[in-house]
Amino acid sequence: MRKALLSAFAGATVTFGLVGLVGSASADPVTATADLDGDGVADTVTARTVPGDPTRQQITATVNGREYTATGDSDPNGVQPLRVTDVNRDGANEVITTGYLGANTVTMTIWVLHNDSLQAVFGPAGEPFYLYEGGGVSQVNGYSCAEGTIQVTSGDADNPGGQDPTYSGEVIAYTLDGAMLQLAGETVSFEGEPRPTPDPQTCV
Ligand SMILES: [Ca+2]
Ligand SMILES: [Ca+2]
Repeated sequence: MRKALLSAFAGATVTFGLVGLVGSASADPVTATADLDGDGVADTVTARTVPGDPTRQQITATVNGREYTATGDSDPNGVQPLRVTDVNRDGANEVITTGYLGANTVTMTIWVLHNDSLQAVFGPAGEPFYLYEGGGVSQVNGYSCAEGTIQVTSGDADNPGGQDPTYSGEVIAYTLDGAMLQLAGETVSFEGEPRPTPDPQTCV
């Protein structure tokens, strides 16, 4: 009996050790499979820390034997797992990298293969575009997808730390055209609502 218990604990320790590795720098480089050019053939995307600069990551996509490379922000504690999406439902995947893993909020960049290069998606005014997720108790950020658009939620708590917290903010819908996000329809405001729960899985 005693031996069985010890074995169980030993197994638990190993499991926790592996979980710890996933979120640490030792997961670097990270790889994902995505169909970046939408030809139905899976492509490979790899991200690794830029040597000597832990705040930057090099993203390499291999598409039909050709390599495309770009460099973006990276969490200094290590390159985080890639997310594969198709936010505009055109059959070509985008890849999302994590630029910063804050205590409450994750900051991310969307990448797309466009004009024969791997490009960071930019906003309607040509500005760098970041996706945020999380926000702790005082804010809410996230994204979901519907009808070929990505819908970005941002809001603030009306009564941070209070009971039955409510949130006010807006949901902005974008289409992705090439590497540019364009506003799609009206921005929807919400006020005094329960915490929104945008679901990134709807973008997969
Ligand atoms: Ca492909
Ligand atoms: Ca797409």
